[in-house]
Amino acid sequence: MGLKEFKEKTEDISELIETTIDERKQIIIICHLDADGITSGSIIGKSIFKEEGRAVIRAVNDLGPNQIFNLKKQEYDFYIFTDIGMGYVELLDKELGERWIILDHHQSSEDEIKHQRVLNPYEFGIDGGTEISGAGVAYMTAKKLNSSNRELSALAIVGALADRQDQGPSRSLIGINQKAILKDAKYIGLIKEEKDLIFYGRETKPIHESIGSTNIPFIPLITGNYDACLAALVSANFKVKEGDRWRTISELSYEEKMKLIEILIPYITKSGAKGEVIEELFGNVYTLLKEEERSILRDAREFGSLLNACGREGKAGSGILICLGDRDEAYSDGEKILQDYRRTLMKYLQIINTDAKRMISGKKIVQIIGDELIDEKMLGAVSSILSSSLAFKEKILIVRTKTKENDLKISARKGNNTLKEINLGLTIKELSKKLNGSGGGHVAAAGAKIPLESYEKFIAEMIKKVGDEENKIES
Ligand SMILES: [Mn+2]
Repeated sequence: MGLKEFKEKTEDISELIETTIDERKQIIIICHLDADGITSGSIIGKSIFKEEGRAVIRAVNDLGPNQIFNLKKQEYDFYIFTDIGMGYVELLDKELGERWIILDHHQSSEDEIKHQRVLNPYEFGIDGGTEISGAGVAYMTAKKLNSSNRELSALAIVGALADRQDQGPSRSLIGINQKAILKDAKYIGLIKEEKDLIFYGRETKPIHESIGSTNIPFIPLITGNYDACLAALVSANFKVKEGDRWRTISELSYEEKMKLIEILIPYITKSGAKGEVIEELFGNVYTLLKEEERSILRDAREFGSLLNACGREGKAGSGILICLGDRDEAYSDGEKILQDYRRTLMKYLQIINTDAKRMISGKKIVQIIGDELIDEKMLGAVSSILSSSLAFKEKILIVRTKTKENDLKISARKGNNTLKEINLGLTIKELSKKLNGSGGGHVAAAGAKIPLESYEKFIAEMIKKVGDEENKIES
């Protein structure tokens, strides 16, 4: 079992799509609204348009029975779910008969992943968490539909990076992402892969802005704070300007890049382990060569951030248009959306950093209290960013905020290599159910909604699970 079998099923699925196009069916593509979802939906959409098929693309936050009943009422002829849909195979069979397929990479039951209308790498022993994302599954299918769809490989890389699949050495891509998709993208000259400091805007922004606006890894006191970053550089006599012009990361010499890392070490780790910091800040960067030099879209990770921002701000439509090729109106919308989104995130991070009451640190569990601060739809983004900080690498991070209905929304993260015995998704699923809430997720990332008054119990149970005696419970 492996890539070969995966490709064979990809062929079957792409034939299904081809038939649907040939029969002039009206297709709807339903994709998840994060960056991987938006790219996956756009990849399939674009490849259907190319064959002159009829399709609309819609991004959704989640899928449940109600959404499925609604979709059925809208009388499309065929439904393609990308980066979403696992968990609902039986219902789709019942409601939509043979008029659907799922292209997804989330883990699910044996029955679901083996279903003939589901394409999921897990069926073939391929890790959907690190080797291929939803966009990758869509891309492999699109490539079978028409080999010229290799031009969509860059979008698949954007999706994989946005789903944090850069789990290889120095933040590189692995598995199918690297062996098949990145290979295609490089072969046709869409992507350049090189090792550099991974800060955003390496080619375009002043150094302190570049460092300050990079969310992952999160650097306490620096991320989101250009002034503090500039002050740190200046006080270390780092040459930030060439005459009147701000210098950029990409023009620094190797020695200067190493000096930059030295300056940042005390902010990143108390232990001062340089090797660890270099591993964190120096890595594979992926440049999209067909995008303009000063464009946000030129850095594949930044492209993904822009799409994530569009999705979370309820502007997934702009993100889809950008993926389909719009570099005018939708792109300038996207730029603005990302800017606002970053500003909001940075504001949260600064407050969390400076308001001691908002952070409760235990030995293994760190709680962030985001009540009356963090908008619930930003909660996942905030916890992802915070968890990328080296300071939290060995811990479980729990971020909470109150919802409009006065419930608690919780987002939890843990480092991939820490507390291996804990599966956050399963733990939180059970726990929230027990506390009259709901939740779930992946091994290292999960979320839940629980009644406000259940929080102390929630934390107490988590502490019991990880044996974190010193963690004080506060409310
Ligand atoms: Mn995904």
